[in-house]
Amino acid sequence: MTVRFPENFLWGAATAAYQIEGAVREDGRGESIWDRFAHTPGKTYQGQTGDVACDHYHRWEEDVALMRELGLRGYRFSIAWPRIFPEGAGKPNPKGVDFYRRLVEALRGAGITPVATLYHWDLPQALQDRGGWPNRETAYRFAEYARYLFETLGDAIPLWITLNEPWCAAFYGHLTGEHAPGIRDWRAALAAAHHLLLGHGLAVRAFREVGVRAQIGITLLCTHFAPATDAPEDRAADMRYDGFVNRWFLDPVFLGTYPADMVRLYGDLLPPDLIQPGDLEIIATPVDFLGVNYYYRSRVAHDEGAGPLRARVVPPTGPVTDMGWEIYPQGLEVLLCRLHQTYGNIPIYITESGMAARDEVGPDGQVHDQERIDYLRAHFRAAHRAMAAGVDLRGYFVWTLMDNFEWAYGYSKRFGLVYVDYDTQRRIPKDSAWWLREVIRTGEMG
Ligand code: JSK
Repeated sequence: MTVRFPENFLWGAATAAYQIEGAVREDGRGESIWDRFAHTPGKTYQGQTGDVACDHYHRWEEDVALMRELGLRGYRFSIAWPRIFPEGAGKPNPKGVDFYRRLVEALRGAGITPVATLYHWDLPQALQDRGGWPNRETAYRFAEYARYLFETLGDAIPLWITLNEPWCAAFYGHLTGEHAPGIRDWRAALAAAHHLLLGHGLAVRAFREVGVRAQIGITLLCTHFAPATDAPEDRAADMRYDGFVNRWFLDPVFLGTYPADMVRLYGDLLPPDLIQPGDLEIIATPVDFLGVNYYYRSRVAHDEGAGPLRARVVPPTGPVTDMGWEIYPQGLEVLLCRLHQTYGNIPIYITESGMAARDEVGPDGQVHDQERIDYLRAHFRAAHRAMAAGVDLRGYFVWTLMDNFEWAYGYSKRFGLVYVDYDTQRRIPKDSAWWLREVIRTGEMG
C-alpha cells in the first residue's frame, strides 16, 4: 500500500544545544548543570562531556547547508539558557542571543522552518546552586528567560516548545540520578516535575502576553506501556507506570488536574504546600500543539519491592535498538490514537523518534544504516495510520540530525541521520538521510 503524507507536512530533524554545540566557555556562556555533571567522575560513559560535541557552535553554517541538501523542511533545536542568561537571571548576554538569531535567519533563508525548544535540560548551574527545579523560584526564572526570548526572537520562530521531556528532567535528574543534577530522592523529583510544569504554564502565559505571532507547545515523552502478562496485578502495575510517565504530565497540561490515582499513590511524597492554589490553572493554559517523543514500548510487571510504584519494567523479548529499546512501531499508532481520544483533537508534532545503531563508515566511505531506514519507515507508516484514524499530526522530526552527545551514554550511541567523525568533525550523511530526502520530496515511501 502506498502511503502519502500531506504536501505541507513538516518533516524535519531534531537536536539539543548541549548535545551538539560544544563551545561551552565561549562568548560569555555560563555553566550548566550538564557541564558540572559530565565533569563529575563516574557520571557519563568514559567521563565524556559536551565540551566540544559536534562543534556546531562554530559549524552551524555548514550544518544548515547540510540540512538544506537533505531537503529538511523543519529543524528543531534548543536554546541554551546559560548562553542567554549565564547566571540564570539578571542581564541577558547579547552574544548568546546573536548566535541563535543568526542560526534562525540562516534556516529561514534556506527555507527551513525553525522550531525552538527553550529547555532541553541545561539549567544554569547558578540556579541549581539555589535549589534548581525542586525550588519553586526556578519556574519564575524560566518564565522570565522565556519572555525575554519571545520579545527578541518571538516572531522569527514559527513554533516554540517550552520544555523537552519534563519526565526525564525530573526523574532521571532527581530520582534515578542518571542525569544532571544527579539527585536521588522521590520528593525532590516530584517537586521538580511540578515546578517544570509550572514554568511551562507561566511561559505560555508570557507568550500570550507578549503577543508573539507564532505557536507554542510542550514536548512530552509518551511511552507506550503494556502489562507484562494478563494478570490483574500486572495490568494495575501497567496503569501506575503510565500514570508515572505519561498521565502525570499530560493530564495537568490538557485537563488541568493531576491523575487522582497517582496523587493517592504518591501520598505524602507530595507535601501539601507543593501544589499551590491556581497552579493547575496556570499549567493548563491552552497550548497550540503537543510535541510527542516516542521511542519504544515498555512492558510492566507488578513488583511489591519496587518503591512507591510497586512496578518494574521487564526486559523486551522482541527486536531492540543499540540502546536495548524494543522496536515497536505499533505503539506509536496506539499512543497517538489514545492521545486524540483522551485529550481531544489537539494538533500534534512528533518532535522526536529514532534509533541508535552501531553505525560504521564502510570501505566505500558510506554508512549503510538499513536498520534505521526500516525503523523510520515502520514508524512513519504507524503515524500515517493514526492520521487516517483522525489524529491531527502536523509534522515528524527524526531524532537526530547528526550523531551527538547522548547524555550519560556520551558518544557511544549513534542516533544520527548524519554520521559524525569526532576526530575530524566530518559529517557523512547515512543512507537513512538520503532515504528521508526522497520521502520528503515525494511524500511517499513505497
Ligand atoms: C533520547 C527515556 C531527548 C534527546 C535524546 C525514552 C527515554 C529516552 C529518550 C525514558 C523513556 C523513553 C520512560 C519510562 C521506564 C523505564 C533523548 N531524548 N532518549 N533518552 N531517553 N524504562 N526502563 N527500561 O537524546 O535529548 O520512557 O521508562
